[in-house]
Amino acid sequence: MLNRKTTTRLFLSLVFLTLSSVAVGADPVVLTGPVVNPANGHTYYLLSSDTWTASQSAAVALGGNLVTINDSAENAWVFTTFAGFGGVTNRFLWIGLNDVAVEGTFEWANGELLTFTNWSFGEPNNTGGNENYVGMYPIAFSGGEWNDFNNGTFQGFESGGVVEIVPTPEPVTILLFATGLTGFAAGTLRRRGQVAR
Ligand SMILES: [Ca+2]
Ligand SMILES: [Ca+2]
Ligand SMILES: [Ca+2]
Repeated sequence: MLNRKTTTRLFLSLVFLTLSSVAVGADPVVLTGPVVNPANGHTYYLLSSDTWTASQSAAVALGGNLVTINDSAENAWVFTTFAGFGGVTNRFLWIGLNDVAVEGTFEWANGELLTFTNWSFGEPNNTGGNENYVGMYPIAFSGGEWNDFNNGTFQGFESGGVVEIVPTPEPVTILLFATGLTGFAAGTLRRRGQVAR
């Protein structure tokens, strides 16, 4: 049986382990969201500063990915909605674009095709041979243009991931759609006189 001293020591060890794991393995947290973009109905979150890979893991845990920027309107909306959140002007925004799989071939984390880019002048340049993760420049640097960075954070700056959740059709929607199609087909056949009433 454990005496009181041993029990206290065990308890303190547990507390220490818990605190140290929080300090070492802290995940990014949601700073704001869910926010719905009225232009596409998609849901977004802004995460606290972290690396691209930690931000992407948090995005997946929220049911999405780091944002796919499909056009200039979405780029502008993401920048104006999240770059200055909390009154800061020094926040880089991680987006889903990366060339981790094949150097120089940029892909979106959610698998959508690359149809729009907003590279800053001279980017992407793969500085140091290890820049595989794309972020938007903060308000302090005019803002919204893209640069490839390494998988770090930025000293003296924030590096917040933007999460996008693209809604998938609900099963009930598919069922209604299928029912509608069946009804439409039956109506067509009836009009053609191919089905006895
Ligand atoms: Ca998008
Ligand atoms: Ca690269
Ligand atoms: Ca670069």
